Amino acid sequence: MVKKIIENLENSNCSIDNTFIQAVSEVLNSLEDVILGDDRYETYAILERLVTADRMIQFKVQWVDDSNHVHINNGYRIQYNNALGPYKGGLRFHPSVTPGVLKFLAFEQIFKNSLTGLPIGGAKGGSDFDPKGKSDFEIMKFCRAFMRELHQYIGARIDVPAGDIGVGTKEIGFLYGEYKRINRSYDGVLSGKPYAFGGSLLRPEATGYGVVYFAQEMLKQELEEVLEDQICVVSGAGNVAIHTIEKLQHIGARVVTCSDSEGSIYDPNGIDLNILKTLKGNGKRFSLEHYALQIQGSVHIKKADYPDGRHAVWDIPCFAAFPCATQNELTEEDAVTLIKNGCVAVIEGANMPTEPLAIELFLKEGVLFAPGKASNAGGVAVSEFEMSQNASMEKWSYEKVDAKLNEIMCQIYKRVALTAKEYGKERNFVDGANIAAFKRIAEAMILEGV
Ligand code: NDP
Ligand code: 2IT
Repeated sequence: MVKKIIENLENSNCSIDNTFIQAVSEVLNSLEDVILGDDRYETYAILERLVTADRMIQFKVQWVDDSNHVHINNGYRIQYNNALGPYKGGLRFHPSVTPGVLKFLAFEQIFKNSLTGLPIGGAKGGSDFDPKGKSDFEIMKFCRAFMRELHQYIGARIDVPAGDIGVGTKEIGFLYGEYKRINRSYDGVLSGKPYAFGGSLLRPEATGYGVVYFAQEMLKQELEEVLEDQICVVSGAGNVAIHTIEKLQHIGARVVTCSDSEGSIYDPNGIDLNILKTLKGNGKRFSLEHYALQIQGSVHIKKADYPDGRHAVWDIPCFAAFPCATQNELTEEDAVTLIKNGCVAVIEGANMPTEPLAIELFLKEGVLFAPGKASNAGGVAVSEFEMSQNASMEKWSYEKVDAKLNEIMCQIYKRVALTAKEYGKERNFVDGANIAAFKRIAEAMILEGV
């Protein structure tokens, strides 16, 4: 049955690309035994319903740049599934955005959100707009134009977008301002807002900090190991990478790499986070080349350098690896190198950064592998805390949010590890995450009827 559904998808022509097929194939292959164990899944056509999004919205975004030139971009929102709660998921602004890519991200999001145990469904959206090289006023004008179309489809109890690649606190601020101007309503319709008007403390840090909390719990329970004094490699240099590095440094790990779309940095003395933040923090987009120019002893390996300099991160011997940039950035070849160099754990900060053959290799060779839908769920979890705070007009303290984030990451690890064990797949956290997430969504879909 699983094979047939995947074949049908491959032959379909409705905005599907390879990343969507990749994400769906991984999940469905995890579910074969589960499907056989409960005939309600077939009766209610749960798999067939799950591989189709509830709604795919596409709109035109027209805006004027600082030189008074008119630009037109495509805007999208994919409301994938709301069986567990309002649609919830980020907005990505990047030239590579297509309906197919957003569909994979929205599909992953429903499983991630289910794993948090919180009442949130799954969605994703964004645009092929490229924020790189744009002035703050241009970004503001684009965000306002984007929201002029999007506002009619979202709502605090309907669909609550947040950030993703190219969308951080600044962009969410502009989007929220426009929503409020149109609707005159101060409700929590976006998360990741600036703290000054309804944002939650710790939301900017939440994804990266959560990744490290997950890694700590997994290493403690599985290997009785800690990250303190261990060499770690991180890819990316955006929101998730910066806060993963920050928390790893808080707990005494030694992070020696980061990367962007143009190349990688190797700094054997440990990444200088202050310098990194001056280049890439809060949505800044300077090249990492400047890091090597400022920090003696560090090297910048350009994308054009040997096979592809962005992969140089995975060549550095490490105890644990944290891919935090983008999808399919860690290949089978990278996995071979990491294993050869003694890496014991890979914890995904990005969404689907590891290629399927690399995952297969990690599982086969006993490398602990934490899939993003489990290990990067801290961001959306704190987004849900922001929704709770907005609904009750409260402000939670930093300590309260941090404690709840840590607790939820430990719970996700436990849920995933126990489910894997229950299905005879001990330490296979890919299957554990997919099965645990699926069972919660499927139950809701059965109970609400067709
Ligand atoms: P950002 O836009 O803040 O940062 C993305 C970073 O990745 C940038 O530094 C970018 O480089 C770099 N990058 C892009 N492509 C490559 C590549 N091929 N090799 C190396 N680096 C690359 O986005 P986020 O940090 O928010 O998102 C990163 C990942 O985490 C994405 O997969 C996202 O979906 C996921 N995620 C994000 C969450 C959030 O709360 N923000 C929550 C959960 C997951 P450059 O600066 O050159 O563009
Ligand atoms: O991939 C993700 O989980 C996000 N981009 C964050 C989603 C959210 O709603 O906070």
